[in-house]
Amino acid sequence: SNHWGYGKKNGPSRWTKYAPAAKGKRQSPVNIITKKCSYDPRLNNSIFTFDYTSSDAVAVFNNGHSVQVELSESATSSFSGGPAEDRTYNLKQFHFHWGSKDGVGSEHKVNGKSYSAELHLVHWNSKYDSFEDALQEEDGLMVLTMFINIGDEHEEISKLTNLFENITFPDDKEILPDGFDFNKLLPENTDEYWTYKGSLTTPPCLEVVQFVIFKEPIEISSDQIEAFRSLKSSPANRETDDPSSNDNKLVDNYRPVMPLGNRVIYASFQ
Ligand code: BO1
Ligand code: ZN
Repeated sequence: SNHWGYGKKNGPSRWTKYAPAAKGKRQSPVNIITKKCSYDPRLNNSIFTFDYTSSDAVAVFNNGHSVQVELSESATSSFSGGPAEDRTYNLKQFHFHWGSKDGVGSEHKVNGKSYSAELHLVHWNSKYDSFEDALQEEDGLMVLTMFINIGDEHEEISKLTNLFENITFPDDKEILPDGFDFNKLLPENTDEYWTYKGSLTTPPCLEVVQFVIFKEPIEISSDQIEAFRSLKSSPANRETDDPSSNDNKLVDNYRPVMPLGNRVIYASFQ
């Protein structure tokens, strides 16, 4: 099950082989057609409360599919409010999806538009005993999602990209300096977002995720996106017809949008 990727032979259209759930009716990502979203005043009345602890981020890891920040075993970072209302969701990890060129790379789209990257803060419902238990439940996970544009340098993300030359290859890992602040990954405006019931966007594609997609994108610089594009994926993940064309670059690690079907996307704003 480690052989999936984004190439021709192991890409999203082949994932059902490793991930039967990928055939389901609540898959992610999706295209958000804003005029079809349903305004939910309850969301507008429920303010996010973030309780993120800086010392919880410990390592940044090239897993061959993405670059992921891991939290310590004793991590207590969580949020409540927003669509979670009075429930609490614990942060497990965060990671990125990005493109080989500007303007592509996000997983979700808005009215057909892609962004250059997308950040996923992966949380699990604290009513379950563990992340692994939550992965079995339809309300197990909540993924807070930021679109990323190319623009100003992002100071907090520099603490990661500065280490990328040490984690070029899959399974490479670097310890993070103290004081990485998750709060600084959020956009200024967390009141305006869309939310819907979906799935993990990679195998096993389990239908256990409520996505929350902030309307306001965050920014990273062109040097920073180039640092993402300099990472390498496992060679087995990039079997294209012309292997020399890609040099096993870890890029375009996004799944195409999946059918919304009869799902509704709710908006926190009018
Ligand atoms: S995503 O946020 O929808 N792109 C996403 C996709 C896959 C996972 C998480 C988030 N996978 C799970 C794995 C677990 C692993 C866990 C934590 O992530 O299925 O095996 O322990 O990293
Ligand atoms: Zn993701």
